Amino acid sequence: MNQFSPIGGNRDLFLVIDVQNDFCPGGALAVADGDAVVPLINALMPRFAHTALTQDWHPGGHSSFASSHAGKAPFESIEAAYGTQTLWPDHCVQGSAGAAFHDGLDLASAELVIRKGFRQEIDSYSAFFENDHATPTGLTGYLRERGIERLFMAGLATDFCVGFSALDGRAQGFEVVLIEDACRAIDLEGSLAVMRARMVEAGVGFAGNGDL
Ligand code: VGL
Ligand code: ZN
Repeated sequence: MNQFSPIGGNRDLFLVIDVQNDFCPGGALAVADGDAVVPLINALMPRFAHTALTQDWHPGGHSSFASSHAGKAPFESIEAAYGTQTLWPDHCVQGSAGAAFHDGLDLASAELVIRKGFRQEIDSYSAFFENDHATPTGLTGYLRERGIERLFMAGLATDFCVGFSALDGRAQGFEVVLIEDACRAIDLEGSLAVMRARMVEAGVGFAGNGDL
């Protein structure tokens, strides 16, 4: 049963999050089965009038990298000025092969690529706000100016960049539908269950690729 009104009108936008080599098998921060989302996303794109992509895009030596903090290992955390920050392996360094979109992803119809995480001292999971939850990426203004009201989201990783984008999308007043089978998670110490509960609480809708 489809609970969503027909997709692909002018008020809908498909937001594809961080489908980059470093989040796919063989990458620096590989998400299990991450590349499995590529054919699903490619098949969905033609059904939308509007698609945008995000790209995690860090300078070398970024503050979210464990290698930038003496004695710290990936997946440990630090207290940053803006709160607790998980530390990651070096990944998605600007201009590197790991930061490139997965080769199989069909980029042709994408109308916007929003890069994030490019400030040295602050990480950015969400497509809308950096991890201080205050510094905007500009996406809200872009979407509002174009009359977009509903966002369908897919990509990597469900419990970090996709999840925070979905929460912020709701907080910014958009209807948000997560296409769950076109996402994969990192699942760090139960982070997927925590994020899913937060999304439910925030009123994010959940769809399977086949429901749309
Ligand atoms: C992401 C951790 C660090 C993501 C990006 O795309 O979910 N996760 N940078
Ligand atoms: Zn990152």
